[in-house]
Amino acid sequence: MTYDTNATRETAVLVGIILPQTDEAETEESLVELARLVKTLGYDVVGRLTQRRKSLSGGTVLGAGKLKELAKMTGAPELGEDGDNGGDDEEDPGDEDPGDDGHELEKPADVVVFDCELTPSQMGNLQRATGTDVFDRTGIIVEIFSRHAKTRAAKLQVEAARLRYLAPRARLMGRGPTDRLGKSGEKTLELDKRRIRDRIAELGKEIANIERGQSTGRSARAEQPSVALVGYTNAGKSSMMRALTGSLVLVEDKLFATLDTTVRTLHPVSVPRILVSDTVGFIKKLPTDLVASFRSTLEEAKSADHLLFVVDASDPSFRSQLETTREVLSSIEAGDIPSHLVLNKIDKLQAGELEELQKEFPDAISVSTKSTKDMARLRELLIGFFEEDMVDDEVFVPYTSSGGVGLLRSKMRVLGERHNEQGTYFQVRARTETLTKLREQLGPSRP
Ligand SMILES: Nc1nc2c(ncn2[C@@H]2O[C@H](COP(=O)(O)OP(=O)(O)OP(=O)(O)O)[C@@H](O)[C@H]2O)c(=O)[nH]1
Ligand SMILES: [Mg+2]
Repeated sequence: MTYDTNATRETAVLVGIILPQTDEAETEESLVELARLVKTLGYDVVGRLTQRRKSLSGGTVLGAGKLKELAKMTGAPELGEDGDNGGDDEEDPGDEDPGDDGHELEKPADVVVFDCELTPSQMGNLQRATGTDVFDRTGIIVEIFSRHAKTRAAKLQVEAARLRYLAPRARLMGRGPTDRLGKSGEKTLELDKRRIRDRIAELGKEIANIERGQSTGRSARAEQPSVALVGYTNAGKSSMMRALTGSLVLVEDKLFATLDTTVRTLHPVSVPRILVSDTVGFIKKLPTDLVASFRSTLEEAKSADHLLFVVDASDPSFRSQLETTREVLSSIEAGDIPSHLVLNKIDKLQAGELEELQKEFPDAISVSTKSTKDMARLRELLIGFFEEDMVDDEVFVPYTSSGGVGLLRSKMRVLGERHNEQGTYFQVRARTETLTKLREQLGPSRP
């Protein structure tokens, strides 16, 4: 990428901190990802800096020398005139982003983005030192989420997360002048904070209402076998969803294109019908607040009978992306759901790479969502997963059982039923373990 002086797009400089416990490769991977996040917001990345530090503490995170270098890149007037610094700082030239060495840029960068979390006061100090807007990784992700939210539920959740992120930084909102608030400014700030708190509370109530509706929808669907597509952002989940269900969900070469869960029926329709859901993508260092905001989205994955872990096999970082996905899913207690790994985008692999990957992941399904044949094969495999270990059986639920019928219907497909004076016999098709578990839950009242 070359820097175009006529470009109207805003420009960004990225800053990565290499902590003692992280290695350089990790930092590099994370910065490449940050560059994609920043590009998703419409910025051109025109330079970057890295520095080894013992911790993320300190007023500006960076050492004085590096800070000068950074200020030079943003064209801050009071800093960056002499360049006698950075001698022992380890820098990390990458082939993707120009201007790695922190020298003066043709045109000063418009914003600075740190690949770590900054405290509000660090952010303020950095804004003053660089004379420009400073964001951290969380801020960028929050911003992408708020631009991409489409449904009412997602919009409310993102607004709440955004306010929670911004509240402690209220003083820094907007550019420069708010920094220099006087006493009366401080007062307005207090008022603003209270208004923000009230708004967050209000949003919380609205979200709870919507969630109730969503969970009703989920329990209505619970009888049907379902599979959720989960994975890192940009892995190709929505493309797969389109191919498997014939629906027109949004597919974009952007990070976090999807923020809402959609549920559709596998198409052509199978017997029993299989529901497929597309979910929000994951990313490393996803702010916990956002994970919480998307809890209801992830509920869909949690209630699925089967998970397909979709990875972009052509991305060199896919192994660690898969690990992140698995971690998030176990943190929401979806770690035990039966799953399969899907290596996607195999059309982008070099000769021989696919064979290597198949050796490394012998149980994985390799596909390209662009191949109709691959998608038809995936459909067959999916149907197979559900039929593989299902048996037809009969379950007795006494009339005295409270919630027994609901539980049964939520766990398995009912093929038929007959009643006697004590209760109902249900003919069901289900997995043996589901049957065993249900019988345990129903208790010893079987005839
Ligand atoms: N070459 C190739 N590109 C693909 C394939 N599958 C998806 N893509 C592209 O990858 C990009 C991301 O695809 P999406 O389906 O939006 O990815 P996603 O996993 O839904 O992403 P998020 O919604 O951000 O989590 C798009 O540009 C797709 O066209 C594939 O098999 N081969
Ligand atoms: Mg998507």
